[in-house]
Amino acid sequence: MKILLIKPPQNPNLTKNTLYEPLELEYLAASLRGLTVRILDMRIDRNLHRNLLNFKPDLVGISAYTCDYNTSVQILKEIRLLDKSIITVVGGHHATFMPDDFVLPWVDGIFLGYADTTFPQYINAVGNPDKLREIPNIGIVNNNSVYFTKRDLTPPDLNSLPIPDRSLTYEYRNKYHDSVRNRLSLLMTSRGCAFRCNFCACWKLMDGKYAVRTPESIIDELKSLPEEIEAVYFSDDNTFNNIERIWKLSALIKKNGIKKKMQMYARVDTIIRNQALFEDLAGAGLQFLTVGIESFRNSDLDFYKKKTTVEMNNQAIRFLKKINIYILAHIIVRPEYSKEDFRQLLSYVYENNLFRPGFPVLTPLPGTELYQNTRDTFTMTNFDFFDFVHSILPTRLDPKDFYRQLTNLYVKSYAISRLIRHRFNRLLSLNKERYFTDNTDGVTIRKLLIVYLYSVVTYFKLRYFSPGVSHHSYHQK
Ligand code: B12
Ligand code: SF4
Repeated sequence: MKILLIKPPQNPNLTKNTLYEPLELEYLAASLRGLTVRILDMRIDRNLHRNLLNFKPDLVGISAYTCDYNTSVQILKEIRLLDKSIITVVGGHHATFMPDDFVLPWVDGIFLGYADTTFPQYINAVGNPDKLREIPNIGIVNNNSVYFTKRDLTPPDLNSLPIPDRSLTYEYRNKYHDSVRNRLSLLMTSRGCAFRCNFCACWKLMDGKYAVRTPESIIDELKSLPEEIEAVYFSDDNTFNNIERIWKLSALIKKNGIKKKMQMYARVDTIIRNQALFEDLAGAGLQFLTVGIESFRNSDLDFYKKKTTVEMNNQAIRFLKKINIYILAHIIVRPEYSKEDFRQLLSYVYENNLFRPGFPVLTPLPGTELYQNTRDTFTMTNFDFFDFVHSILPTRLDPKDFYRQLTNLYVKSYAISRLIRHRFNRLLSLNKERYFTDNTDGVTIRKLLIVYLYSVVTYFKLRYFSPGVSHHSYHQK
């Protein structure tokens, strides 16, 4: 049996300054030992028809985040129109939390949750309806109706999963890079999260459970990465739930002489409680840390159920600046923000010397508590705009003003004049407390010039944005 796995084209609303490998498809491909599998990354190669005609797959599987929903449905339809005999299946976050959205004439199977074990079972059972019904966590689609099999959210034994098959993305390898153009691999060391933030569905994917790989198995994968990979992005929900494991990993990375720039995600409470560990990791190659700062005020943090405080945020920032780790600060913009809130947010960025902030707009992703509580108030239901750039929820400010304020946050945070002023004040200002660090999160004037170019593009996108406009909307609600 020949299987084609597709990563859909990038949602045009998203900036294109990074491109990460489709780890989900590399995991699935690895689970299908002995079969002929190809990966088509349509963010790079848009020629669907040529690939279908050349490869002639028996089954096509596509992965879809919510913002890829419309595009993936369009692709599934094109496949069905081209060749009715091809079996089509879909998986990923949108399929997991909104499976009914894929009950369509051009879809045969829907996968809910992690599919490393269910996908090979499905392939083995194709053509045998009774066997298909025994596989957990799938939807079997027939004549516009669906049969959902039993839910089983037992976490998989991550150590027994094969290493993702990166040979299938070899031809795209030199196109995958992070925002500073490092050639990069994703690596997953755990799944799930013990926290319960209201805007996040990651913990729901495994019903709140948490599973980890051993440091030894992570080292095996690190060693297997292609030679040219310079950076590794840990794509876990929460890498640090088990601190001992990471101490051991850090020691093993050093012992094995692995020299990769590492990018991880960490909560601020983890950082301040485990400062020695982060210093150790810096010695093992940790360079960038994505930190969910989320807000400049405690009432927002409480609303998000983040279980952190502004004081913790500030402490973590100061510590990371001191040990020279670059902070990718995520600060959520609430649709309710007034001009004064935007002003306070920007002051927070200035005061804390955050030079690489991201400002995702609070988005009610399917599967989240936020989605449940706000779904009746959505101003847009087209999934193209669930991209963290547009507001799905009603904004307090007039939308034009809201997007102007949002753009302003980026323009001011990434202003070249800000960096020059900072350097100047570091030297000359008596207010050493205000300009407490030289660590500008790896931002330099040269890099800012590039970011500037992207900001201008984003500005024009937002300026000419008109809600509801979409290329293909197959959302039926
Ligand atoms: C790394 C990462 C990224 C990387 C890119 C990853 C990539 N390969 O494209 C970066 C940082 C660029 C990124 C960007 C974005 N991301 Co992101 N990202 C992640 C993260 C942390 C890990 C993803 C990962 O590598 N998982 C590892 C693989 C093994 O797991 P998986 O993807 O779930 O796949 C398994 C199953 O879902 C299933 N499956 C998946 N696809 C398929 C297909 C078939 C056929 C089958 C059978 C099964 C199947 O089987 C897989 C193996 O078990 C997740 C959090 C999370 N826990 O998933 C968020 C997450 C996926 N991102 C999210 C979002 C919203 C975004 C952005 C829109 C944010 C933004 N505006 O920048 C963009 C969208 C990018 C895009 N469309 O390409 C959301 C998606 C939620 C949703 N409902 O859509 C998540 C869940 C985080 C969150 N906030 O909740 N992201
Ligand atoms: S936002 Fe982070 S800490 Fe909160 S539940 Fe999601 S993964 Fe866990």
